[in-house]
Amino acid sequence: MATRHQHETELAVRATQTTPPPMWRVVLLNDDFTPMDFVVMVLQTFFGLEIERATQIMLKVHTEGRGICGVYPQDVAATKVSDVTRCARQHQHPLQCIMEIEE
Ligand code: NFA
Repeated sequence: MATRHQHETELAVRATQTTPPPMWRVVLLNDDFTPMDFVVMVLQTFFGLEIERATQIMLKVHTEGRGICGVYPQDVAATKVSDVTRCARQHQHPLQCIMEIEE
């Protein structure tokens, strides 16, 4: 005879096995100083994009102020934000990379 606790545990396990994790957008913000070529390199290196797609996204950020690089689980998104920010600062660029939860 299963206890109430065992039923609740079973429901919790089922929920974690069937509910997709919340997803997070990784977003680049425009600035006046970071070179376009550096932004394209970042998009290729950290987001696995071909040069054509990386250039499209860079130009969207440049003209519209922001652009989505990719959508990931929280831990993956946070690592990308850290890696991009570290790389930009190492090259003394002010490039801003943020993450925001998908609605
Ligand atoms: N606006 C930057 C420039 O004119 C280019 C840039 C694009 C910066 C995308 C940051 C993000 N050099």
